[in-house]
Amino acid sequence: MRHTEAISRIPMADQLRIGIVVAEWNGDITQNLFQGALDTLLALGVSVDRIQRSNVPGSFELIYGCRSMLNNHLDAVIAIGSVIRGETSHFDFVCQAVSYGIAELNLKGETPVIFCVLTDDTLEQAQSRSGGKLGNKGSEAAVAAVRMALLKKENLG
Ligand code: DLZ
Repeated sequence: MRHTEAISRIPMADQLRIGIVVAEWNGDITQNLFQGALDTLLALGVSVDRIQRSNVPGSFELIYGCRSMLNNHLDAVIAIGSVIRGETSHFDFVCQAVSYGIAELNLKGETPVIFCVLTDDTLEQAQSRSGGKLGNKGSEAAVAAVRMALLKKENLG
């Protein structure tokens, strides 16, 4: 399913438990990504009472936030963050750490962790991808989470 296609209910989606970890840095952007993810999960048929949210201070903390949420018997977790390039190299360190960290959770654990971390040069680019003219990456992450959660159930039970 591509994000441009209409979103309709997926059989078995109502049985899935999905976690969403949201970084508070650039909070307007991450809240819009969260809303996009939530709306799409509900449209796909995930029950609202099976969706858990937790907040972490910044994108760097998404790794720990997702890892600790994996103890909650979830079928997939979505990591939501927004890193915007500043005048120092902090951007590169945070982006590298969070992408490696989330990749490692996927390599080592049984629960898929979906990477919904925007890495933009400007606030305008982040706005475009979080409900603006380029869509909402949170919605795309929700579709990926449901698909991966169903794959996990198919292969691991
Ligand atoms: C420190 C920092 C900076 C400069 N920029 C961002 C950002 O654009 N997006 C983001 O999610 N977090 C940022 N942070 C915070 C770090 O992710 C982290 O929370 C702190 O370094 C504390 O570990």
